[in-house]
Amino acid sequence: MAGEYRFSFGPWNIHEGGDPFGPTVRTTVKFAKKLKLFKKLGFEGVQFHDDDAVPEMDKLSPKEIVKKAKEVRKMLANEGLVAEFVAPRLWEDPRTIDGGYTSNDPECRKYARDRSRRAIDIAAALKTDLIVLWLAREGTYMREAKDSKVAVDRLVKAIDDMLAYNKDIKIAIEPKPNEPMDQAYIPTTGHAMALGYLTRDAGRVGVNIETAHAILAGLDPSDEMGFALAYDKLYTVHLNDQNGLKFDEDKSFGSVNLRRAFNQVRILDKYDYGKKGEFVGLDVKAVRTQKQKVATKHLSNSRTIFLRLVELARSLDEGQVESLIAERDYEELDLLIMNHLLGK
Ligand code: 3MF
Ligand code: MG
Ligand code: MG
Repeated sequence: MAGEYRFSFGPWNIHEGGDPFGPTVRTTVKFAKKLKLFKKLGFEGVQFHDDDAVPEMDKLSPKEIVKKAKEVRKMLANEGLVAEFVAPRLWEDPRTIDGGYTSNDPECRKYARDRSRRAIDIAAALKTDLIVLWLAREGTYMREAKDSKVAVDRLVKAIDDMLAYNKDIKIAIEPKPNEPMDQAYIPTTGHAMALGYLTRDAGRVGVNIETAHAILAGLDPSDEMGFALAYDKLYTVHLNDQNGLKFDEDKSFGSVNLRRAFNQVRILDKYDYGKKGEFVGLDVKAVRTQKQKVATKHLSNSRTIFLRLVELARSLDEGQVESLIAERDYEELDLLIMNHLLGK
């Protein structure tokens, strides 16, 4: 049975539908109400940005932040939910306009460091040991604006500070090649993992692979996952889908390319992803046209498709796959997979 997976998403996945060219089209669902939806939709893990848990945290003292986070922890417990990770939101404050950790301004770098420490405090209060770093503005619009070697040194320093600040946390870097920046310093899984090996405690640094981000980098998400699995570095995933090289679409899992989704599920299932407590995390957005009362279907549908693909992966005749591989008859293998996906 494919029932053993645990699923997670973040509160930002239930959203108002605004985009850079038009206003919001749905009303805001309050955080407490979102929490009530998790279980109904089949989810038990909650992903957080630091300020999803503690809004306006920059106005609070470190002590007050922890107090508020502990209240959220109780709200989670009341709903039978657990926190999966906390990610410092380092891309909205004016001090992160030119990046946080890689900013040219030492005051801004200090802000990023302190904010990351607060995110770690929030994680501890929520009883999760996982910190996700999406390095949103750690890149450039113009190559000459920063020194790319110094930028990597600064990223290592920032991660080292987090690892030293709390010895219990693990850090999952979420690579993305572009958007909001023209070019990010950590665009792929390989970059993220190599960065981890430069830190003071590489055993606590891994990755969060988002399907759409791999596709935007021109890479195959299942191969990216295989790469991280080979190093035992796949701490979490952000499953979704992406229709070519456009803005980061965060479409429902499998909705663009079912075979590509099948291959992600197949590699995760084959190598026991989830058995050490990892969540099947989603990072999906409802399209802007979706009406309010059905604006959570992208979440339940993504989960449904994941579970159906687990069944499909497990029912694939691996003996036949092996013999076609031995014959190197990859055209027949191609047909076998397509027929399998078509239920033939
Ligand atoms: C951006 C993302 C983000 C990160 C999230 C956690 C809104 O493309 O994918 O989702 O996953 O901020 O770090
Ligand atoms: Mg995304
Ligand atoms: Mg993501």
